[in-house]
Amino acid sequence: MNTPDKKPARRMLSSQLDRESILIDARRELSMPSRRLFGRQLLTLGGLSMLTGCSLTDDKSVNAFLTAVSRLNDRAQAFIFDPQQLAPTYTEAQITRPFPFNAFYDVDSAPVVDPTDYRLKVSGLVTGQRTWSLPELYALPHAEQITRHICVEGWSAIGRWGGTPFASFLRRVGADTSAKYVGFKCADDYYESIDMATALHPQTLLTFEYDGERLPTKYGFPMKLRMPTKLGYKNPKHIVEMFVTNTFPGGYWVDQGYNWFGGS
Ligand SMILES: Nc1nc2c(c(=O)[nH]1)N[C@H]1C(S)=C(S)[C@@H](COP(=O)(O)O)O[C@H]1N2
Ligand SMILES: [Mo]
Repeated sequence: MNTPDKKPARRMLSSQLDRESILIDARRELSMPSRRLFGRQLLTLGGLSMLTGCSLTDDKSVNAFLTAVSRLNDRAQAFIFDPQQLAPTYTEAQITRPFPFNAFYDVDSAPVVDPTDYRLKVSGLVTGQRTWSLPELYALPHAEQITRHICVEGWSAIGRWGGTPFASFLRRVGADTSAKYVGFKCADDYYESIDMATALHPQTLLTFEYDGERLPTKYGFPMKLRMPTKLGYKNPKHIVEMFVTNTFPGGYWVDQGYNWFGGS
């Protein structure tokens, strides 16, 4: 130090307290499963802050730090994601009834989509840029799954979804499967994006049915992308557009600080 520290004691104390509470926050964030990088034992907070080049001195740098940790975490999760490893499946008797509704609004505010006017737009890095009507989508090859949906808000539930394997749909629309992301826009203000490896995973289904019936409004009519390998918030409902891209599209919760990869 070549300049003497002239800060009044009070200011020193408060900045020390700030720093402590910031570190407590950072530690709590790191202990959230979605922030975890291979488990905390591998990297300490100090090690992470060196890796990410952030010093934790104010809210802004803590946010930058956590975003950097989250991006490292995305890469670590993408690295350890096994594109063929299957999520557990369950029996009909294990289905959670009633299956919970969740969104960033109440069930009464779920968007009502008119099935006759509805067209799914497929755009971006695909050779077959076009729109799809519901009867066309319903005619695609059919698959079913009974899997567990895990929400970061602290609940999980087993449900039964029916639809078409997303990998075969992507191939049908001539998607560039070497691209990085598939992005989704929804009939509410929700949006999401996923990595291509998950998009091509055998259990990733574009679903039009819940428990053998047409997907009701609350569960995402006319379609929900169902991925048992990802946390609930990564599964977009009421999809109206999907696009293949190499530009990071973010997502509704990701843009508010949640981890993007969101593996479960
Ligand atoms: N369009 C849209 N999709 C969404 C959401 C939303 O608010 N809007 N919420 C997500 C979250 S956080 C969860 S847990 C699941 C809930 O799906 P469910 O209502 O079928 O249980 O939807 C996900 N997809
Ligand atoms: Mo969720």
